[in-house]
Amino acid sequence: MSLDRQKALNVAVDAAKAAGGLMKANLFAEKKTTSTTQYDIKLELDVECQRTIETILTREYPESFILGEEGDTGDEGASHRWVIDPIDGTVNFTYGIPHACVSIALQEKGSEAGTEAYRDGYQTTVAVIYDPFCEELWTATLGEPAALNGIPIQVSNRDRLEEALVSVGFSKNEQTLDQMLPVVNALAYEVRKIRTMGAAALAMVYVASGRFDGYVENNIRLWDIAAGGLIVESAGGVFWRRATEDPHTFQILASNRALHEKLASRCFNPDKMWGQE
Ligand code: LIP
Repeated sequence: MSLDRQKALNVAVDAAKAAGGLMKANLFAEKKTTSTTQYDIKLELDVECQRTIETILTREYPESFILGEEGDTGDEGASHRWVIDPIDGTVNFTYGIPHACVSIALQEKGSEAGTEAYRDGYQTTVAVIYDPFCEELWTATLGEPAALNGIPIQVSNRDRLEEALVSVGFSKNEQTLDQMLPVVNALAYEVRKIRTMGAAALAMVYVASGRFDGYVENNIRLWDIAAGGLIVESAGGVFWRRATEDPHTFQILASNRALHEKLASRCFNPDKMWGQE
């Protein structure tokens, strides 16, 4: 039996706002870390936010499988799953930078026209991204226009690289830095500006809203991009992704339609993974 996607969207919005409220209340609080590496930080608040989201989602959907940055729960064989990044932009948040968000996606088994299923056959059918600091709520349901605070959004129609604002993400290890820095060098001389903001989900919805013209990253995890990918597609953009060998990990290019091919040709060889000669 297919889910009532409007109801699922409403429940996901409630969950995102609950987690967003915790983020807003704790931006300047002392941060308690659960792990710290050279290029990444994880917080106790990440876990608390995911538990808050899970409680709201499983109250309505007890049969759900939850695949989250802070762990998985439920039956992995379920016909649908919630894909959650409770705080996307955790390093920004840790440093008191109010550029972070909550990302929640509903994914259903099977494929419907218009979206490419992920490697394991799921596709995103409902998406919510909430920035509690700017009070900006992006939403999308498969087959419906994407919206920002309830108002329909569209990707930009800029078609000249020299006018383009392109965001690049650096993931959490030296291999990805080695792969992404040449991309930055290739683009920096041709576009108007490069932006590295530290929150993939926000970069994706900035593309959907016409603020950015493209967003590229390698070795990015499913919970960072699942909701943003549907929102970009539902705003008329292109969300290209390719699974890597690591579970739930992708290389992606999200962009408007006019610049997609130009950006793709400069970011990677579509026939090869980054870093392969
Ligand atoms: C972050 C992503 C960012 C990526 C970082 C990190 P987190 O997610 O949004 O684009 O470059 O390495 O993965 O860890 O803050 O949820």
